[in-house]
Amino acid sequence: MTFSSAKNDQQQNKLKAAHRALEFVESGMTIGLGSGTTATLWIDLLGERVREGRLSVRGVATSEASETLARSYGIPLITLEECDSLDLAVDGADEIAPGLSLIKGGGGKLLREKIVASSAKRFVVIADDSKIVERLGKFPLPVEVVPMALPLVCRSLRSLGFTPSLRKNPEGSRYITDEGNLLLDCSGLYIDDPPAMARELDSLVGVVEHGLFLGMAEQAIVANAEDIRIVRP
Ligand code: ABF
Repeated sequence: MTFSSAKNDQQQNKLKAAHRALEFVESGMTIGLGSGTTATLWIDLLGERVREGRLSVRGVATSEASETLARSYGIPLITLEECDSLDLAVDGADEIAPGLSLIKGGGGKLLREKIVASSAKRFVVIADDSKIVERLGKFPLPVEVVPMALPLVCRSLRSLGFTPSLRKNPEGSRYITDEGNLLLDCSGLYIDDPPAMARELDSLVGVVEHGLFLGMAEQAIVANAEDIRIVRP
């Protein structure tokens, strides 16, 4: 199989998973719109139905790209201050481990993604099956850090066993998150006990948020060429 046909298959699998998530949507819902390539396919599918008048929903976006895409279909966008809670949030993931422990934030939007997922009555993950792992950590864990605390947090992450690497833009400048913070991509450590690691990271002064999403997703819709599988905690 060539690289481009493998990419194509992966895209098809993402699309299958995104399509299945439509069954959770009803008119009148307020929906959290994730970020990334899989979430983009999901917004496309949702948006087409809104544009054709088959669905009427409102959205809360997790990134500028998702916001622009949703607007292009005419999905009305609101803020979390304008609604009590979301009926549903749908988003991709970077790794999915047993118990539905997730690493997210490879796209750099983890803080807003976590806020939106936490605000939803149901949080559903959509992914192709390359995201399934036995344990988290091959994908570097993104950690969002207040700029002033960068040296302090780097030291703490190293003492936990990680190798933190400051995320950069393609031209070499520092990647700045939507909230004006820095991102450390933390590699070199498999996370055998995600809740314990989350507690460690939560306790670090200067860490704004991290990409461990635990106990949040109700299910993951995971597709490969043969079938679609529902993974539950
Ligand atoms: C978002 O998109 C992120 O949390 C995650 O980093 C990424 C997954 O990307 P993709 O769908 O492009 O594989 O959900």
